[in-house]
Amino acid sequence: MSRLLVVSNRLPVTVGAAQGEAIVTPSMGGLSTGLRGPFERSQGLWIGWPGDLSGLDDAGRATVMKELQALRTLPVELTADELRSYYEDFANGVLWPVFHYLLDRIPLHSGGWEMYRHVNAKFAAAVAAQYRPGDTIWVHDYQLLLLPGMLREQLPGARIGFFLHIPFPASEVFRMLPWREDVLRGMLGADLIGFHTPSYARNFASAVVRLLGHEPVVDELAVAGRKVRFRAFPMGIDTETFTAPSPPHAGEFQPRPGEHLLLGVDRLDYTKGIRRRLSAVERVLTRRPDLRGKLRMLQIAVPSRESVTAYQDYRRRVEEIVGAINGRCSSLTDSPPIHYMYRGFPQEQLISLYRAASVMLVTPTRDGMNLVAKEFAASRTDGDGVLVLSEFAGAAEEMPEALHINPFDVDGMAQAIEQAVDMAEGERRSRMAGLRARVLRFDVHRWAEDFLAALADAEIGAPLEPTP
Ligand code: GDG
Repeated sequence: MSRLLVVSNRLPVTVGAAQGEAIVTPSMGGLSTGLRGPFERSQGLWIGWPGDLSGLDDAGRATVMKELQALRTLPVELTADELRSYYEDFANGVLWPVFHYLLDRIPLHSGGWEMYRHVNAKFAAAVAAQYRPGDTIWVHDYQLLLLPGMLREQLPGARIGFFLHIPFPASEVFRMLPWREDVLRGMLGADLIGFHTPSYARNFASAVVRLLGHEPVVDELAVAGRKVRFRAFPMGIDTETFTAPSPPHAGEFQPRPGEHLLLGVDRLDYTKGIRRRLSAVERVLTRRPDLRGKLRMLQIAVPSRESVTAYQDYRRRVEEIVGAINGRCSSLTDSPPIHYMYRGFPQEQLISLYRAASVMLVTPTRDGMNLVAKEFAASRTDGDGVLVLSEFAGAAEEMPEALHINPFDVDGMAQAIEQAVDMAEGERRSRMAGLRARVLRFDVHRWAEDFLAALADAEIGAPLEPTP
């Protein structure tokens, strides 16, 4: 079996300290869970940034390196300068807003491109040094868009896959990016390019035709005599984790009797649509006095990218709106309607919240997929609960039984929340059954297997068939 080399910006580990000793803990995100099978079977290697190791003394560093090696991970260390410029300024400061259609978030002088190239080259060198003929390389996400192209130059015969976890925008938006051709050429170094949805794949094809003049034939492109395939591989979740019964302790969360609990779970990110969502909840409270005191919104906002100015601003604006709504809608008898928490929770607690909620609100203005929507459905082993889902989340294409909303339409969102709260049990259950059937069937293991099977099929270096 060919060895799998996974490459992502961040290694799936957390380096910390316990009793003065440096320790490395594997962090089980969706991606590492999905890849665990093929990774273990092929005795693979994961290449990426391990986090900041600068605080470690020599002994701590030696321990960390040994533990990383035992986990079959290879660290690509980044200096503070590299990290700021490549990751914060360019990947999160420029690529993230452009790919999410938020053009007003792009800084006036967008810096970091040179460093982005430099860090991608650093990753390429690290991968090339590990590569053995026959290996399969799988590169992940927008931080490493140039890496497939750089690897193709150094390893012309390698089997290279690339998966984009965020949307690929309409070509009219993508072409605003000053480095658009370089980015496309970088991606086209792969043999197989995966997206969450068919519409992202179409957007990509149209950008390639328009900017580079390569005409796709169905889902294939001919690039410098090579065949590059691109298509949708919608990512799923680890359903086993989310369907397992909650352990009896687990700080089980219980709604108050007769209460409708609305739930939001997001990284605090300006793409997640948290402010308009809260405004919609306020509108419901204003329009429906009968729900006052019976409707509570629990919003978990997980701290994210706190050193990026746009995220600091967004946090301030979210917190202002929480305060303003609670100020306007609280009374002496009822507790404030918005219960806002700026922190992360252990996964088992998250699952017990998914299970306690009457309505889950997933309202991003753009989202590659949104796994929270799928986790909510999988967790509802009781078959109940309503999902209100933005039509701009990739997940919407696979979840037609959710109540779809336009996250820019606050009134429409408020109406959907009312519809969800008033929905009869029979309708709730039949919608949830449809959602669960698909989420449970297309899980993250299947996603990884499908992508790797298509990559194994790729004919490396084969020319494209002529159009009939
Ligand atoms: C990117 C794309 C795409 C959240 N709060 C807690 C917690 N979480 C976990 C959720 C979920 C994950 O974080 C969030 O995943 P999403 O898919 O919703 O969003 P992004 O972080 O923006 O992910 C996205 C994804 O990549 C995969 O390709 O779907 O579109 O933007 O798994 O459960 N986990 C714990 N505590 C929390 O408080 N333990």
